Amino acid sequence: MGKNLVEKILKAHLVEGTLEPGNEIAIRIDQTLTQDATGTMAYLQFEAMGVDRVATELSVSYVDHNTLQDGFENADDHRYLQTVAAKHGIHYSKAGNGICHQVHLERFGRPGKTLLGSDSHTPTGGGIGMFAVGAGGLDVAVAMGGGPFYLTCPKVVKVNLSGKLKPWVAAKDVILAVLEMLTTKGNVGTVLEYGGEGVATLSVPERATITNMGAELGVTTSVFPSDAVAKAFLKAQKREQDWIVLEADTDATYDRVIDIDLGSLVPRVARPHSPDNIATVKDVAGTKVDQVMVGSCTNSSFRDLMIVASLLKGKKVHPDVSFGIAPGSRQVLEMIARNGGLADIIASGARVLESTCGFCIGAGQAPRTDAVSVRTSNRNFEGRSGTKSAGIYLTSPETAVASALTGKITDPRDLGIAYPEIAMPAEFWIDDSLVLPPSERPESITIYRGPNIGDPPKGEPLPDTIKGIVAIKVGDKITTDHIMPAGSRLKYRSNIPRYAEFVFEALDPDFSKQALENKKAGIHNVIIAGLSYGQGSSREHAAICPMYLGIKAVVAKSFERIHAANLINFGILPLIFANEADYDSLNAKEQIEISSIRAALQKGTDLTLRTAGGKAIAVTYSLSLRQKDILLAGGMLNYTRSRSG
Ligand code: MIC
Ligand code: SF4
Repeated sequence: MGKNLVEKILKAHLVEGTLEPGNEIAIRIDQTLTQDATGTMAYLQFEAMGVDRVATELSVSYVDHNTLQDGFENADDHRYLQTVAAKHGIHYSKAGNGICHQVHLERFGRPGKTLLGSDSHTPTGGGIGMFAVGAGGLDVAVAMGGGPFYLTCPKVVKVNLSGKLKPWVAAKDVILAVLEMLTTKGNVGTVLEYGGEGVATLSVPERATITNMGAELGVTTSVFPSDAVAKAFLKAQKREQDWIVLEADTDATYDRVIDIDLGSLVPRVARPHSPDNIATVKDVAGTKVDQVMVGSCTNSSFRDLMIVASLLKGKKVHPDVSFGIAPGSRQVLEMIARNGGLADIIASGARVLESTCGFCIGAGQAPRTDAVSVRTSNRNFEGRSGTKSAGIYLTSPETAVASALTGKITDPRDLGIAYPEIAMPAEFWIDDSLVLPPSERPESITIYRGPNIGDPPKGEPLPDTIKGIVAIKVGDKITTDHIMPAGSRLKYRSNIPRYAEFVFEALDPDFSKQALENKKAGIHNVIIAGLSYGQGSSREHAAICPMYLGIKAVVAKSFERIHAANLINFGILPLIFANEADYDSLNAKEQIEISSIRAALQKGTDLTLRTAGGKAIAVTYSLSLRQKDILLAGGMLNYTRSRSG
């Protein structure tokens, strides 16, 4: 029987388990990437494993998130990352070189390879035919040490593309249409494989926009075939030797097939405050706009920036709009500088920002109170921009520029001008001088540790009885941005006690203080949550900091994949309501008890959560044997140590 693309790559990398959807499998990882916000902790954990040199084919450490440097912390972390990379065989991409996903696609991604990244948008690499997955830093550290990556063997859904996008309709509108169909919930354990004759009409950066924002669906990853278009892209990056042909067999089977006629799509927008709150741009056209931001790992390629530059040429940004543009990489910035596109952008009155994540993660460019901000990024969670009252609308670069010019949300088709056709360059501008290769004399490297860098906290073995309190009760779709805010707090990423002060900051400013007091008094803290808990980023701090605050379990209606794995890695028990309606009967601050946990996990039987008021609530779990052992040991580091000792 024919194989789909996903089966082909997984089969070639399988080290444990069988390829049956739902089974736990382990795969060999060829490449890893980290970024600085998750990287410091990942490398501290890697160091704790005592491995000298990475065992992967390629590992790259990018600095792209924490580049504001308001204080010594970020710069200290960068120096740590540079020295640790040089010593342990990792390439180091300096601040200014660009956003990890954009640079990795340009310079390192290879069809058919596996990529594990400590960032949820690692699936961007699926645009060039990689099986690219986001994970917590600890899982990436294990992969750098040569360990396999464990995941649930996914169901594969084919997105069958036909036709061709009409002028002014962009790749972003494709993924927004997919988000409209599938939403951000209920897609855990699925991979989207794109196919059909429409694929050939999309360039690699356009494909990467689609796979990038697949992260918002909660799927494991998304992948495109490696075809003549991929070959031309790699050739233009002077990497033709990295190309292989990789396509699904014609008789491949899928769990489900979704058909999208590219020619039928129209410009779309994700309205506040969720990437699946989709409307057509026409539906919201006319809404007055305060800010427009183009950039982020979703839409900051050469093609995207040239669309922006062409539309701005000879025009001025609307006086009421603050328009910022952050090119995705130095390659993009240098190319638009050399071809004059940058001059058109500057002349229009746009603000040119560094090639980093910046505004996307709330590190600068927070909009005004109650603002409407149109952005080309991938997440519009409440408060993520740095301004809680602001409403973020996610669109294509085309719609973003149209809105910057008119001062209101505008369907770009209504600009009444000819659509600029941007051809892919035959040759990209190549200068890898900001990627420092690892040292050939690692013994000569001393790792730099500034005062901001602390040791990762140690986990404690899972108690047999969790006896304590509902420390917080939260609703559906709680994101890791709610749990562990980034933005101006990012600089504390390497200092867990300090960063832990901000857990659930926006939902309950006293949470951290109270949880720590409970912990000191020997009271266990438990979180009660609704559907899809832990959406969004891969930041394992959303598990490490709660662990530090004495959280022992999260009881939710359902969990997102990366966050559930992070909870397990840090010894926090992810429990699921056997009956969702029981969620309603629990209250914040209620005293609770879950007993005989260790024996139940070993036997695989359900648990009962009892309240002081006499309620008995059945809770269950979805854990592999390995995950149970990790939890019983008190987290991945304890588990690894117990096995090697
Ligand atoms: C994000 O987009 O939320 C981030 C910041 O890139 C995170 C990683 C992090 O929190 O450091 C992600 O997507 O995984
Ligand atoms: Fe950076 Fe934003 Fe992409 Fe996250 S989503 S990697 S913050 S650009």
